[in-house]
Amino acid sequence: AESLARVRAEHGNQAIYGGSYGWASAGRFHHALGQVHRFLNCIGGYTASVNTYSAAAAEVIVPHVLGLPFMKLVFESPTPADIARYCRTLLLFGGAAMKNNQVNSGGIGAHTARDQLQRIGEAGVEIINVSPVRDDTADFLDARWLPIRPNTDVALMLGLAHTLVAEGLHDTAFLERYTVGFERFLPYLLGEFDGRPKDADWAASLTEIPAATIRELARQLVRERSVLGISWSLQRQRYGEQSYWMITTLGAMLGHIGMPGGGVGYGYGCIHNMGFGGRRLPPYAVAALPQGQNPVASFIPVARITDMLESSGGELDYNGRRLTFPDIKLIYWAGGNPFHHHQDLHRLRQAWQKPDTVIVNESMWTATARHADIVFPATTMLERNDLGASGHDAYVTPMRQVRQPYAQSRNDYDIFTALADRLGAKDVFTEGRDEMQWVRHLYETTRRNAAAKGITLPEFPVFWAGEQFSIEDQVEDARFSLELFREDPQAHPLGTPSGKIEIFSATIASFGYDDCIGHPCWFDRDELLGSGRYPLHLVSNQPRTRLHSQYDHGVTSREAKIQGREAARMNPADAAARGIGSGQVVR
Ligand SMILES: Nc1nc2c(c(=O)[nH]1)N[C@H]1C(S)=C(S)[C@@H](COP(=O)(O)OP(=O)(O)OC[C@H]3O[C@@H](n4cnc5c(=O)[nH]c(N)nc54)[C@H](O)[C@@H]3O)O[C@H]1N2
Ligand SMILES: Nc1nc2c(c(=O)[nH]1)N[C@H]1C(S)=C(S)[C@@H](COP(=O)(O)OP(=O)(O)OC[C@H]3O[C@@H](n4cnc5c(=O)[nH]c(N)nc54)[C@H](O)[C@@H]3O)O[C@H]1N2
Ligand SMILES: [Mo]
Repeated sequence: AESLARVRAEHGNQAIYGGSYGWASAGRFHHALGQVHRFLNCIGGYTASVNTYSAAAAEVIVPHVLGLPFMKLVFESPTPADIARYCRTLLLFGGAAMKNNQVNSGGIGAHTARDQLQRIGEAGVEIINVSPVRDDTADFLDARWLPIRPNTDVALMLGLAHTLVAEGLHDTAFLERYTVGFERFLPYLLGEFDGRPKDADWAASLTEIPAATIRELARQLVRERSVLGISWSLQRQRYGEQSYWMITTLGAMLGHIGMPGGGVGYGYGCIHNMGFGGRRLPPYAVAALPQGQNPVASFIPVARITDMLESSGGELDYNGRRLTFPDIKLIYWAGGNPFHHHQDLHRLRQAWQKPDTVIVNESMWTATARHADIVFPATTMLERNDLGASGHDAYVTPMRQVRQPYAQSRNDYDIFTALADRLGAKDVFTEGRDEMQWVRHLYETTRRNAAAKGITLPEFPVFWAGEQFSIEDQVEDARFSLELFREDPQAHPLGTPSGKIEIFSATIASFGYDDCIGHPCWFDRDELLGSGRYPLHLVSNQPRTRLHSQYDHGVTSREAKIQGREAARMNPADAAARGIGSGQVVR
């Protein structure tokens, strides 16, 4: 409390970094990020963060191109039921890994992905996995594997697009009616600016997928209804905007966007319900702990934390704006593990020395906790009462406490209440409610929101004494935004300046960026497998045995390790060439 008071008095609330990115735990009330943001707002605000480590590039580019919030589009991916019924080819960039689709943010009520995928397989849809890793699609699907050189997917998409044009197969009627700017993109595709036609041979030289395969694939995709899926990993990389823009352009050229079981799935099964959620998600707002208003305007794109700490007063470009890095004196983190999630931890560790004080609430002795000045031990979700629900899932779940808090650990709420008390903000922070009063308040608010849409949730005492409750049988199948757009683009325009899909964006062109111009394109890069200094490429994908760093102490994660280290997989030929054998520790 003294540190917070001093920094506020001497430097203002902007000097507190409270972005506190992280997954935390399920539960509407005890959600650690909601707690820390509400607390900091009650004492005058903080420098915040925007976007996610999951999908930052897509979150920024997609609204310019499709006029929809990225996450809305993800939840409206073509459904497996429709794919099984209408689609003939499912082309998955980055696969649709079983390892990834066992989680939902906010909690998961039913793990149905396996059944849903099996239905697609049984329907005889051809599944093609474009990925450096074969098991990015489930083994039971018997997918065709096109191993691609990592980070070259945009070149493959361009090669497919070029083939469509060269063979006169692209859907000109769709492009005319539903898109703008194809005529600005076409000369680039044909190589009229740079003398490099983006044809299948050009794509083959970058992707290492044979040109004949690319040409045949283009014909197959356009012949019958197809779905293009794109994993978020394709934008969690340099020039990450381009793959999302280009797959949309390719989808428009194929002309299946907005048909059931056709078009593009923007993150198929990256998270369970983002692809496997179906059409029956809550049509009402699920209440969350109100965060209040943040009076501080300064923010950073979430992954710029090291840059911010290294260069206060420095500037950066963000989505057409010019931002200034604030001078951070105090960091408060609750519910995330930046020493797990950030890039280049050596740089982060140096930069982390800059603030006077780092405060962390944690349940586990994580690397981030070890890099803090003050650590508050926080309870886990098993040690408190909460409401389990989210807008991503049709279930509402009573989360009843199963054991007393361990040792001196406290709920984040109690930690922040005690701090707020010392800083004169207790009443604003608590509104006079204790844990169960908040849980009940959030439930009643949700219940009212549901009732306004004709959906009945049980009364609180019944809910609290019972088990997980599903609203699925009370919800109707939603129609997706792009289906409505296809049906009637005048009545249901997209939220872009043109109301259509923007293959050329005047807005983006006006930013004048040299790494993101007015239409999707391929940018040469020095970090490519096999080029120059890089004989190997590390894919540091999401871990199969845990959620990021969470449950790393658990038996599932520990049993998968080799001498206490994370297992790395390597092509046996590459390993043999380096004298590496199975089970050895490598650096
Ligand atoms: N190399 C590499 N890096 C990556 C990724 C990758 O694929 N490869 N993936 C990126 C992605 S997509 C993401 S989303 C991020 C994830 O990064 P994070 O979300 O930061 O990772 P988690 O391990 O889930 O961290 C959550 C932390 O919150 C703590 N916690 C849980 N519940 C509570 C609670 O109730 N109270 C408090 N105070 N703490 C709690 C947990 O103990 C844990 O330490 O990682 C990113 N980083
Ligand atoms: N078990 C488990 N599940 C998780 C998570 C977890 O930590 N553990 N994290 C969750 C979170 S927060 C998120 S955001 C999602 C992320 O979902 P994704 O972004 O889809 O997950 P990744 O595992 O990073 O990437 C999927 C696959 O893409 C492939 N890939 C990597 N680079 C390239 C490339 O350049 N081209 C192609 N074609 N393929 C490539 C990799 O082989 C990788 O296995 O996963 C969620 N699911
Ligand atoms: Mo993520």
